[in-house]
Amino acid sequence: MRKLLLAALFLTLTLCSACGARTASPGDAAEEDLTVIGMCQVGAESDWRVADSESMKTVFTEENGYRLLFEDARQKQENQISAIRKFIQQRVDYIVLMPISESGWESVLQEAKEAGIPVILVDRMVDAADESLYAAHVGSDFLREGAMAAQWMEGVFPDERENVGIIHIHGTLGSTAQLGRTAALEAALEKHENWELLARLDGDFTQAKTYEVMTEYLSSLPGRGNIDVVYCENDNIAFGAIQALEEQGYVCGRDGARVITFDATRGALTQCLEGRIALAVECNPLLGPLVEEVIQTMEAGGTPEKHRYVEEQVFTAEDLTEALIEAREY
Ligand code: GZL
Repeated sequence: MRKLLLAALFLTLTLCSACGARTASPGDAAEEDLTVIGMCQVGAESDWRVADSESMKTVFTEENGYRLLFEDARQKQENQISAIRKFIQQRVDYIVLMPISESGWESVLQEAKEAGIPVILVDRMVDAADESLYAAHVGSDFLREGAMAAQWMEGVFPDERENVGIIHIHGTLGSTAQLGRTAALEAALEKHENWELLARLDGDFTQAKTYEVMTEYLSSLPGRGNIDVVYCENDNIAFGAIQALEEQGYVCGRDGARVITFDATRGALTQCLEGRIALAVECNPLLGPLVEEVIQTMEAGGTPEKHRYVEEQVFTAEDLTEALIEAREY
């Protein structure tokens, strides 16, 4: 009889752990009375990313009732996937993922679902047919950001007979931010026959990579390029492009190459006020409070909206003052 009871107990425990039921074990996140968040950030490639991480760390503190397990993936998807598997083993209450690119997530998100751990996507999206693999997404509408930039360009270059030479420097290939901002420019190029794509360069959202590829491109030109617009998919790309352009004797501004940037961090807004950046499209990194709203909704037994998009605007020099820039949070 005793053997039968032991076998039944073993079977119950095995079935219980197999179906993902969360029973606490030593050193296990499930035993904490804090809400345990496993957070997997892309890296620290840009000023935007640093501000986004700060926003999360400011919200998810022990004083606010959270234990934050923060993993920096150093720009590698495999590091993000390993971190998610570690969070599953630790039986965290929620997984917050800032996916570096859209593809390659279905398997590990299925593992989190089977473990009964909700996943919240932040900033960029994942390409998953099964929307039940994530509880909610909080981020920006990148296509809209690009469309706002294209609309500004139409105002600056209204004459359809005038050739407009455009250099496009994109961000991390396959990331939602790159896909949306690129799609908006491609739609505008399709619409305006007089807009000419001079070059498409990969800046990977970093200043160093952009400086390298832009210098290489400018040095390859037989003479002065007819560069009217440099469409930079984030601020750090813009900083690298401006550095390369000015080193090669180009003027950035109203009388030269009009640099467009996305993110609109303080550094970019200052360069916009000074006239080197023509247009800064805001991309709000302060997503911590929105993520907390999603988690609190779920903690209360509610169902969060599937997608939450932050409000964003565009800036030109005319919109800016030093005081306004100083007062901004990032
Ligand atoms: C946008 C975010 C992008 C920023 C870049 O939400 O994914 O990644 O625009 C960052 O600065 O690298």
